[in-house]
Amino acid sequence: MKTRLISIIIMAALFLGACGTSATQKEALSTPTSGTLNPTSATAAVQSDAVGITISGFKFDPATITIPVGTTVTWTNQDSANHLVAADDGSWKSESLPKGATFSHTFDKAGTYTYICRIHTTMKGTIIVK
Ligand SMILES: [Cu+2]
Repeated sequence: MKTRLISIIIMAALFLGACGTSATQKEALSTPTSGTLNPTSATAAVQSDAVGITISGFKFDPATITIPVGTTVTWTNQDSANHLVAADDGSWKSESLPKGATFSHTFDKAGTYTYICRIHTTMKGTIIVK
C-alpha cells in the first residue's frame, strides 16, 4: 500500500515536471516569433553591419557614407513626396517609395557607388564600400 502511494507521488512529480518543461519551451519559442513581428527595431538592434540613410527635405542624409564590405544600407523616406533610389550603374534600384517606406541593399563588393533619385535627379548620394 505504501509503495503504491509513493509511486503515485513520483508519477505526479514527473507529470508536473514535464508540464513545467513544456511551458518553458513554449516561452523560449515565442520569444523569436514576437521579435520578427517588429522587424524595424529588431534589425536596428541586432545587426551591426547595417546603416541607415534618411531621405528628408529632398536630400539623402548622409549624402556620402563609407561602409565595410557586406554592409546593408537601408534608405527611409521621410518626405511626403515619393522618392526612387537608383544606382547610377543600374545595378540596383528601389520601387517608388512613399512616405515611411524603406529600401535596403547589401554592398558585397568594394567600390564607390553613386546613386540618384530617379524622380528628382538633382538628389545625389555616394556609398563608398571598403
Ligand atoms: Cu526624389
